Amino acid sequence: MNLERSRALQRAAEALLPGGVDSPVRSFRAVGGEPRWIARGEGAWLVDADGNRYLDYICSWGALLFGHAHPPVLAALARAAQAGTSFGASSPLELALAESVHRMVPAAEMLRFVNSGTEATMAAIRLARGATDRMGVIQFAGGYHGHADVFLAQAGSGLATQGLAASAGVPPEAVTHTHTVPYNDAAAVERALRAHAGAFAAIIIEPVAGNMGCVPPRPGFLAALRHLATQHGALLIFDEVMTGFRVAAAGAGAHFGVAPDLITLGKIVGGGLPCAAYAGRAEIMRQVAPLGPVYQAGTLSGNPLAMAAGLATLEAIAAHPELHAELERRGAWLQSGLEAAIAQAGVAARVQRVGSMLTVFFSEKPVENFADAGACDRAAFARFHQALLERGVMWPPSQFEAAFFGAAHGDAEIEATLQAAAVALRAAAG
Ligand code: KE4
Repeated sequence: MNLERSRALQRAAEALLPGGVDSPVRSFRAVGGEPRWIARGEGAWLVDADGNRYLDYICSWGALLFGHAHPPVLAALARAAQAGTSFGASSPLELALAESVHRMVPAAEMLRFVNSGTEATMAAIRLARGATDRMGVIQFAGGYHGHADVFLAQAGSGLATQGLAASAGVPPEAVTHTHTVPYNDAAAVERALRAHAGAFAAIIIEPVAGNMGCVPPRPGFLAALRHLATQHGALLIFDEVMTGFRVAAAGAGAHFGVAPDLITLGKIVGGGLPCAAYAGRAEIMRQVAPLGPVYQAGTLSGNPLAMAAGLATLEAIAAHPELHAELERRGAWLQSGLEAAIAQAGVAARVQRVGSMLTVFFSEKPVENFADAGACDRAAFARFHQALLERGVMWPPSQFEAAFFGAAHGDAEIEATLQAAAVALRAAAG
């Protein structure tokens, strides 16, 4: 596979961008591979700077539900761009997308657009703290809510201790109130709530974890969090930046029948443009400036290009009511094909999936939390990733990431993926 252009671009970029990337995971350091520089996307396919084609299972980290360069999205962008790119004032497309989100997502009684998932979750925590006049936050090990200081905490040595900074540059006081507990462990949440009664503003969770690999909630786990949050006066925040519009048109909360107090959305809501939102019960959202005392602002929030791309995407979902059922069928086919190839290769691996997000974990046992994910055979995953790449399949370059597919992954694409995976799983077996 000729990688000359990618190599040259990577080398030149390393002189200007830390690691040659604008986001760490793109460096391929987790798998020891050579990052590909992408020239364009076409439906389910990526084409790199050397002309090599890959079936894409990153899908802009879940942002693309209809594939790359989806014609209705491009047409909407072209129309919007003709009128200008940003006005620094409200424009009709913001209201149109807000109405779409409000219609599709039950938890979104009111909402505010921002430009990234990090902004959305950071604002949601500030809002929860302002609305409850409490500072404590419970998050889950292996969850990722963006890079705001408050989340860059790791569990202290024992439950009742305070969070410890998980990144250089995060002041200890920024994570003092952040408590990190194991995913799928409602008892640990209850112990933290009791150990610091009245201290917690929020419990924030990915209702389907995607940032340690795909880890579904155990039956009853989300409902238990709902009960505990209500009982202890904390707000339940579903971080649906990844799962929103993917796990179901109405989001994972609706899919599992659990209603959060606040929800964050991103990725799909912007159709591949920088756009995210925080939303929730109206009486909480009315605490946000200029109505209330919780400040948050953004130059490009609600910009017409992101609104146009998001609106075209949500309109496409609304126009295909059978979409998620079809994605479930394709996901089941992909999963059973991968499981057959795992058995054939005799490799210790398993597939965990919710709808069109999935992970091949190199683990004998089910992965139910971050400790389980951390015990996976990452060297085997790296061999799997490299072998797929060589066969034209771009899988997320980390064992701790979810893979995504969408409406552009048809029968031919799934077939081709399974053929490449059969070889890659044998390579993973070593
Ligand atoms: P951004 O700030 O990257 O737009 O969103 C942060 C975020 C918040 N919440 C959840 C559940 C997320 O998955 C993310 C971002 N997801 C990662 C993929 N694991 C982004 C990829 C990257 O960091 O390059």
